[in-house]
Amino acid sequence: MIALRLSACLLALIATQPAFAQGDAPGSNPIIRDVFTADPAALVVGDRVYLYAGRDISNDKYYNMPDWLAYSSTDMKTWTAHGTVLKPTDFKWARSDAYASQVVEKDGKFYFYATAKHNKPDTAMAIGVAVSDSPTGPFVDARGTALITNDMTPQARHDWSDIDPTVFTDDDGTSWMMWGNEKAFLVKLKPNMIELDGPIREVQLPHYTEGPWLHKRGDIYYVTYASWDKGDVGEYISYATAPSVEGPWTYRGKLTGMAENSTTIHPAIIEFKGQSYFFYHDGGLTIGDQKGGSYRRAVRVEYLEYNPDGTIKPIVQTKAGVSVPPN
Ligand code: FUB
Repeated sequence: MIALRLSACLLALIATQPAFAQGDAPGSNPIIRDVFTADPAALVVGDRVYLYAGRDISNDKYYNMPDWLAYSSTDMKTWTAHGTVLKPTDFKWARSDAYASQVVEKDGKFYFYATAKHNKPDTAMAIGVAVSDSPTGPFVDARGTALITNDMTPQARHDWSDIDPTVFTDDDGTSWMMWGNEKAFLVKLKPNMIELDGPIREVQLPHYTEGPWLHKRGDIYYVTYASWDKGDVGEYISYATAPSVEGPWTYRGKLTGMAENSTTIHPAIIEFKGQSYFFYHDGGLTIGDQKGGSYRRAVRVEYLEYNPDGTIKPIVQTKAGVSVPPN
């Protein structure tokens, strides 16, 4: 009897082992571990997912982001590094600060929408677009000037109000860009993807801070974004849905809690091979003697699941990530 009980205990212990081992299995979090990465954006091209992220090289007191890195995967578990695919100084108008970006495909070309600090005399953050025939570049400045500059959004007063572009192409082929810090803005893009096609509108999104990500599933449009309420010590992700990219948006609540050890969190959502995924970053990675934090972040990924009514199930930030099957 005692022997039986012992072996039952042993079996129970063994059964818990994979939970620890999975911490380092392919697909576990964080997914990039040799450099600090932030502000993930993902793009599905055929049977491959491309992941873009800004590189954090800070001394952990302020942002220091020299370039954007690209990675790709066919199984969401093992990632191939493609190195630096763009840096702020590749834009004629920019000088530094590789903040959040998104790459989208249209008519066989890849458009890299990126935030960077504008050259003097305008030293505010601005948004530009670079173009390539390949998702891994080389990307070249598509305009020679920024697409969005600080003076174009007088409703927002600080000089980092024009950051974090997300670009979404609707079923009718019309492309839209949303962006902004503290206030969210929306504008239609011309079919050439490098010029604005109409006025910039402000979008009212409850609890909005920054980092919007637009996507559509069925008839429902989603905007997922970083939120920060008075008294919070960091951002969480929330989302809203609408019957059109132009709204009206209905707030659907929190999707995540705060990221570990980071005041920011930043979303990207894709569907790949029949499964939806949610990318984000936290500050939980340590590399050598460099501890992670708000300015030394690490990209992570979780499964994303919808309810039958199209709302999204709350996302739990896990160590196992996608190394284990979805529930
Ligand atoms: O990485 C710099 C900024 O921090 C991004 O643009 C924001 O979304 C936040 O993650």
